[in-house]
Amino acid sequence: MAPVAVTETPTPSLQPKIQQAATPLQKDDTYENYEGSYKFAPITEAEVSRAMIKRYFNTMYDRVISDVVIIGAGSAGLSCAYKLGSTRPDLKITIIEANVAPGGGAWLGGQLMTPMVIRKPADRFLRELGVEYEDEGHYVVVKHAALFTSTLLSKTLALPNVVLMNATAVEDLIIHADPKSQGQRVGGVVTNWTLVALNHDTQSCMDPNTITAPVIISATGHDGPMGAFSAKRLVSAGLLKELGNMRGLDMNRAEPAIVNGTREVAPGLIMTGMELSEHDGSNRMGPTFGAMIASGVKAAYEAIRIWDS
Ligand code: AHZ
Repeated sequence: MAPVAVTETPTPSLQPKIQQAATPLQKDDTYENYEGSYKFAPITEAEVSRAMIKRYFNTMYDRVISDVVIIGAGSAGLSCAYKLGSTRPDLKITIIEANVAPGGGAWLGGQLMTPMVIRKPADRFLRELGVEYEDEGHYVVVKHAALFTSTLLSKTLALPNVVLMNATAVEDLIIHADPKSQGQRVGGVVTNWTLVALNHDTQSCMDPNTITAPVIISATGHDGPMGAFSAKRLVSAGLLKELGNMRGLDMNRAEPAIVNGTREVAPGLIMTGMELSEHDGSNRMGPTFGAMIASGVKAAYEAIRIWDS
């Protein structure tokens, strides 16, 4: 499909401005500088507030029209964002994450232990990121899941075309009539700050906001307080007959099923990661993360395919 033309020009202040420190840190950074007379450059409280507000709301204003929205910044959503953002610097990619801390379940391995297991051949993504691992033959182990997630997060956020809005929940999907297919097409997301989204039962009429994009990628994980969001919404909106519901743990069946099942599940909506297990009724894999990486990467290629068609 031909993507909707994005006519808005980016707000000039969104262009990244990286200024060198007036004095190179190396030259000045000696122990004496920290000995009782440490001095900061002056600042006013108003400057701090305006520094944040201007950038946050300029970004929000700009990203109301995005090229791709990724819902969920877990291992699948972030792998997708990195691959898509680095392959296609021309696309405006907006990640919406409900939690304050992005990363989903990828800060730990299994049972709150820190090493992260990744089955081959997904280890090639670690080399692309520059994350070290121990090679165990059929699989590799990263010493701490947080090393993987923090590296992926920092490399993704460093891409100038990628924006992350965390503490922001997708509350609904924008679903338009699609004259081309005579059916319906997902064309954006409905957002609210998560603390607002969690309080609809206690306060009245806290209406949301919207972000439109020709391609939405849902990576909200398996069912939970927020998880499987789009899969569940597709059912209630009549775009999916019923949820498949995640099946029991079987690593060898689960990982290929998630990667091979990564696809455009409804017009305009690609699904990746463990959310697919709820959509399709596939097994869970427990604490092996190769499928999350490979599914995210495949979702990026799917997005490019749709965008270019
Ligand atoms: O906060 C959620 C998490 O960070 C976010 N999210 C969910 N609903 C959202 C919404 N709006 C915005 N409505 C939302 N954000 O999505 C992220 C999902 O990350 P995850 O780590 O839960 O999912 P994943 O598919 O990236 O990784 C799954 C990892 C698992 S679970 C599992 C098992 O249970 O067997 N095995 C693996 C490897």
